[in-house]
Amino acid sequence: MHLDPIIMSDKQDGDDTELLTKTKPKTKRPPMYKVMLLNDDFTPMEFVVHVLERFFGLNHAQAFEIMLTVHKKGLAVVGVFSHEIAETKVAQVMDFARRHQHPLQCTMEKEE
Ligand code: TYC
Repeated sequence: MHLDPIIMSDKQDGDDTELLTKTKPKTKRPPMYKVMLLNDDFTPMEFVVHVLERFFGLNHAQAFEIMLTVHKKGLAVVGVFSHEIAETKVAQVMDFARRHQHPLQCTMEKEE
């Protein structure tokens, strides 16, 4: 009598290796949001530098550099935060600019 060999193509030895490598984890990291400053022709440079120091914890040199990038390029990302923190930063900057009657615009956008 002839017996064909049984080929063990799937792991069935009781460990979970196959299950672990084939199962996609369903937990996702929460999305992060870029907070951006937009250029305009009226907000004073020193005011923008102050905003960056006050609300984004930048030192004077970092703040001046980012302000200049916005001034030259039209906009720049000033930080990346969770949705709640980004919303708070945008609201703080917009409120501070409004109270000082400057047209400075701050927006947020989902990071892809
Ligand atoms: N362009 C402005 C000026 O020349 C300066 C400025 C920089 C304004 C950055 C807004 O987000 C800004 N006074």
